[in-house]
Amino acid sequence: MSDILLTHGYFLFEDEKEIQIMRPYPPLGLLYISAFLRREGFDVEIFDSTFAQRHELFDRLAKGGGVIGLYTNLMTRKPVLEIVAAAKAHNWTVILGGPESANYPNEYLLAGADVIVTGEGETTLTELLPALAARGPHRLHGVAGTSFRDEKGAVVTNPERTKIADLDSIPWPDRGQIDQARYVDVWREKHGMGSVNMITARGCPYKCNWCSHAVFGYTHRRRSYLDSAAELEHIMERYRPDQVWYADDVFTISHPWLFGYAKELARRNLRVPFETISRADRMMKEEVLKTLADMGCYRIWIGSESGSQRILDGMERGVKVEQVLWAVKAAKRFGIQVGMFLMWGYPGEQIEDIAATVDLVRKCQPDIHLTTVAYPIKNTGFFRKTANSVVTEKQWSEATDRDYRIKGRHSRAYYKQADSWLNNEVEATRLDDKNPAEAALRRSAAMDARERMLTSSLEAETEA
Ligand code: B12
Ligand code: SF4
Repeated sequence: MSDILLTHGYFLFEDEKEIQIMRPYPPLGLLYISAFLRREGFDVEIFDSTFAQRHELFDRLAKGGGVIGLYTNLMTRKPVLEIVAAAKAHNWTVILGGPESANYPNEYLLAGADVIVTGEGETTLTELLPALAARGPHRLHGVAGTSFRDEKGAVVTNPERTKIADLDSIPWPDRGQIDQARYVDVWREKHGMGSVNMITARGCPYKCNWCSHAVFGYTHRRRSYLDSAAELEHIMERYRPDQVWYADDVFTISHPWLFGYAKELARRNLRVPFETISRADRMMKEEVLKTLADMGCYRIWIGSESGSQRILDGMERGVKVEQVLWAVKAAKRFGIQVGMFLMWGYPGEQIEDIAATVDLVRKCQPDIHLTTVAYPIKNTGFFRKTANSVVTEKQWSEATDRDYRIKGRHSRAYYKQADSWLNNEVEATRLDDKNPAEAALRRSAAMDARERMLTSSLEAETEA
């Protein structure tokens, strides 16, 4: 039997939407942990649930107890709780890690988990696994980065664990332990390009107040560009994807690092198409965009959120609307496609702020734009700000943080109209020269949506 079985609660084939989107990536956290533990001499098994059926995992659990470690994020609460229950029924010791269980340690302990690991899992597990074997799950006092219940049932929260200072000192994700090739194939079949994810840094020092910092806090640690380039070369040789996705929080956060990385890739003759995400204010140099384009960046996602400076300031985003406009236009000049993430319904947003967002996206003309209705993730500034007005109709175990409603805010139907206004206005501007008749129809649909919003706001349509 292995020292630990690592798994997660994301089953792609259970979700119609995910099947449509079909852009799966393995959870890198588990792969990092596996590589680290194996280097330290532990025997690790991974059950990668992405392409699996739930009963396959349950069959595996039924074979007998040991230690199971699960990655959690806010979307997987329900399946994770079911896995915890199944594992406990077969005498497994259950450890949870990742952002979601860090935000709700007491709830998960109450639901049957034995230990919650907060922060990075690598060094904590190296100490926790022997401690569990020697002392059992109720006497883990002193194992930094964990919470557990003592023999009387009281929750004990140990001190935080120091973050790994040198990311080059840890081994690359253990992609060989899962069917990485299947991810690449699925991408290639659906999108014509096989893709692999990797990260070059951990953590983000910015303070956008709706963003969860449950794992890495506000630290920012970078791998060296030499180590990152070596991993990319290895990925290309071993898995032969057509592109990579840098899943960093802000890929262009350090310009000297970016220039060094680009040079190193060029030296290795590696030009790999990629997509990634950044912030407009960290893209404000032609040299940065040229470097990205030269390296193979074909699409950059910008979290632009709102076209209203008042709302951006309320979010503590630290970005100016003009910077977003400049960055989008500049990226496009260098032949990089742009995706914009936008958020509706941040507290205080009025119809004028929505109009400002529509206007910004209309001017930017990104290749893609995606909207979300803002939801407060536990332990964020946004959550604290709305603490008195957050409600949920579902039981905690049935819900996710996405189900939180904010009292006094407009309904989902209202934000659907905002989408219609936005999409029609952006499309009308795109069509103005090419097809004026269609542009006029689109503009009229945009105005209709706006009118409907004005009427519904007069009726003070609110969420429960
Ligand atoms: C890439 C990414 C995605 C990708 C793909 C995920 C993937 N398979 O790679 C996509 C775009 C699909 C995505 C989607 C979403 N994401 Co996302 N995503 C990320 C991102 C930017 C990087 C993930 C990553 O690779 N991290 C690097 C690894 C090394 O870190 P890690 O996973 O946290 O693992 C470490 C620890 O958590 C711990 N650990 C992890 N697992 C375990 C297990 C055990 C047993 C132990 C002991 C420890 C442990 O040790 C690991 C190594 O140190 C993170 C932010 C971030 N920087 O982590 C957000 C993040 C995880 N996503 C987030 C959110 C909100 C979402 C969405 C809900 C967004 C949405 N509105 O749709 C969806 C949910 C998707 C789903 N169905 O699950 C939030 C989660 C917040 C929360 N409380 O759960 C994060 C933290 C972003 C944020 N800052 O708010 N995401
Ligand atoms: S939204 Fe992006 S830039 Fe802002 S704190 Fe989160 S990761 Fe950092």
